[in-house]
Amino acid sequence: MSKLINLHSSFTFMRNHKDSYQEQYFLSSKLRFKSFKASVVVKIMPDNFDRQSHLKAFDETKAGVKGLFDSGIKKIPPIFVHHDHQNADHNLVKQVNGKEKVPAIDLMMDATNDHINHSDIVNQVREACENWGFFQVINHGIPTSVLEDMLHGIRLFHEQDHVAKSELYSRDVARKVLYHSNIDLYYSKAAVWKDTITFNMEPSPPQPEEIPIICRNALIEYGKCVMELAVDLLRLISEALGLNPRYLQDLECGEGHVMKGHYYPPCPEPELTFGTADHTDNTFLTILLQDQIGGLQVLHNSQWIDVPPLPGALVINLGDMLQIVTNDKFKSVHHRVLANKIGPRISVASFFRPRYGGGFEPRSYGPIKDLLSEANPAVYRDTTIAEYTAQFLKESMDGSAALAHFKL
Ligand SMILES: O=C(O)CCC(=O)C(=O)O
Repeated sequence: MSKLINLHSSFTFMRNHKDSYQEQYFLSSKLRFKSFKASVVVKIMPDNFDRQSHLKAFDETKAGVKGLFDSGIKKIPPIFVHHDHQNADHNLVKQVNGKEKVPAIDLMMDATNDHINHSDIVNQVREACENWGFFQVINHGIPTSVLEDMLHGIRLFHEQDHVAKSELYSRDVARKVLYHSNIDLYYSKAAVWKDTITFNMEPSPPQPEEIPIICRNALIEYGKCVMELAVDLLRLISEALGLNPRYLQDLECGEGHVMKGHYYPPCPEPELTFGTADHTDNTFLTILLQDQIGGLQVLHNSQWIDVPPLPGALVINLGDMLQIVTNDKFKSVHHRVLANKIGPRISVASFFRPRYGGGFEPRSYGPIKDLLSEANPAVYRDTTIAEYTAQFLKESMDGSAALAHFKL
């Protein structure tokens, strides 16, 4: 704790600092203006609140939100306050026990990794993808011990000594392994109560020695299993679209894999901030492993609905690129995570996308021709994951806004 107090006292409230993160993410002047606007509409902050300096000071601790929590703060710093939070969407009705439940699909994987009742499962996947864009899967073939070890490994990473973690502190997404708090710290409207370690797994995974030893074995094992599950899900989704099972695999939709290990410390004022802000995923498919704390919500028919933790289950959600190739048949859906007085909450999100960066020639994606007809003409133009991601970041990770940009 004394180390953290020293870190806090060494905050340097520099003015006119160079905002290298915005350069890194190729953000437009429009975004910079957005964050400027966000800082000037803040009413509970003093008129002279210098948001950029506070962000920088927080960032320079390299201790993340966990560092703030460990320092014993009773109020969250202003940079974390979401001014639209209190009276707006936090209080939207959520139905946990009502009729509206995120579907849970039993994949009924048998010992030979085949699905029992295959056609029934395909039908359930179709329904979930059309109506929810979100579902949970059980009996998916990944042993519970592998899931538990993965969550435990991520927890150990975030709870280890500050010095060991801070060596990896970076927002350089070209690195194989990087740790930070708030990837979009310098351009989001408000920061969120979460730290993250990111692993760029496929197509060129880190060497084992590049993975922190504290979670190395767990990560390698889970990474292998989750990649196999992604292939299986892409097959089921292809079939749910009426295509041959290899269709999405052959489109190379899932050859890139980025894994993010999130750590949500307990939050002293959860009603003022979020764990993860409302967003969609800009990729094809996400497989999420969450612990039993809860807080993940999905926006369904204009209501935020809980995605309750189910023992042994994985949460699946579709990304914006899948919405593009299915010509809006399957939906990428807004989701978020509430901050919580209880914690920490751990989750591991595996994002599947085409190969991206690292010298790979980006492939173009548009609505799949076999799904189009006179009655169902293409509504999107072709794009690449690189072009789509640039637009997505400009729109503050709001897929609805980013997708609109690619509409014909
Ligand atoms: O932690 C979670 O449950 C969700 C994380 C998430 O939405 C993300 O990483 O994009």
